[in-house]
Amino acid sequence: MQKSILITGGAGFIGSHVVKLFVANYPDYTIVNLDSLTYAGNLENLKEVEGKENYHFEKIDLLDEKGLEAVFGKYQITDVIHLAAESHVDRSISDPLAFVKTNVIGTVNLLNAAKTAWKELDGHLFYHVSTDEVYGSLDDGGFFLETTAYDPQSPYSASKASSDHFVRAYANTYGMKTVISNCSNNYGPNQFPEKLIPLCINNIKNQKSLPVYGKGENVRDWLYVEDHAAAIDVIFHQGKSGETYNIGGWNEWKNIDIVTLLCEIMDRKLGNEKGTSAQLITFVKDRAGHDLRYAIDAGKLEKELGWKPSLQFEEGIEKTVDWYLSNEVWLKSVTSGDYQNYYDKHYGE
Ligand code: NAD
Ligand code: TDX
Repeated sequence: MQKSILITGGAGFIGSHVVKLFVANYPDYTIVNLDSLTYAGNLENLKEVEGKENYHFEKIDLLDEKGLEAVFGKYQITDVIHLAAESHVDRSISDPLAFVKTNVIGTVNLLNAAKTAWKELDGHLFYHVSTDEVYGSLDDGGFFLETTAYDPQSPYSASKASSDHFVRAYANTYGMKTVISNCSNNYGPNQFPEKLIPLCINNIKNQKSLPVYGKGENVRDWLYVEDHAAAIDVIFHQGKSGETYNIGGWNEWKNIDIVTLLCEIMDRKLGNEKGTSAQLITFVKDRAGHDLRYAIDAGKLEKELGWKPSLQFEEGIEKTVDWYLSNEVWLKSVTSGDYQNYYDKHYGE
């Protein structure tokens, strides 16, 4: 069967890299990007695939059941790669319901649309892109394995855990072919500047303070976004139905060390005296319920499917800073309007 893949959230950060990779590498597939274009969705991220014969865009909300049904029919969708979500932990703390609506109800709507459209469930795949945050916080060492019990701590991770459970329930109850991957923190081009790395780059550029939550001791495992997209490609094509795969970079950093590194890189690139940007670092009130440490064991994916991260962090972070410095128009357009309102409210400026 000719593949016609529905990629949701393709106008967002990770989704745009997945769409670009699939459109370029699989000219025989039909790629349909479904996105409602929230504040985090931006068609500017997809300029290089616009007009390509195998690429289509549909502005539809996951809460629009009729719209979903119509897209499955219009493109004879054979497979789904589901990335659309509300993705920012801080926003989930101030507005949990928005996360229940999109991440939980939206995912169930999509599962229902697929189940209705796929008369025979064999030969179709529903791939859910999820996060390491579903496993909770590693306060006493160790790594998250695929077998680690779910223990979500924030409204965001609770909503993602719930959507993972629904995907597994559809596999168990209806026999839908599904796969889930849980990835660590991504960084790279096109990330919305509410997230730590692009927020710091943007603030250093504008000489604004760098808000570090608590003491900056929290640890995250960072992966370059194109490596995540490459892992999704491998799992989509070679992953075993019913399985879960953890994706990570074996690359743990304390927040304060990342912020300090960004200050050093930016000073060098902007021609500042050493130590100039570090003066902007400001320790602020901690995030409520802030998970201390995430760290992924990606051994299963590496051993079974042969994927490995390709980029060293030092190289990836340089590339990322360069991208933000040379995409000023993008940065300006996404940081005006709604973003400014969010920023002022959250950081109290
Ligand atoms: P993002 O916020 O940059 O993009 C999300 C996209 O989904 C946007 O284009 C938005 O318009 C779209 N969307 C939101 N609500 C929608 C709705 N109701 N209907 C249709 N479209 C909607 O997110 P991201 O960082 O690219 O994350 C993508 C996926 O990967 C998410 O499922 C997230 O949980 C997961 N993930 C992210 C990370 C990370 O570090 N960013 C790590 C692991 C997993
Ligand atoms: O201003 C800030 N100051 C700060 O200290 C911000 C925005 C963040 N932080 C801290 C909180 C976290 O410990 O930096 C760390 C990274 O924060 P985020 O960039 O908000 O990411 P995180 O909360 O770790 O979640 C991300 O990774 C997993 C994504 O947003 C999720 O979508 C993904 O599932």
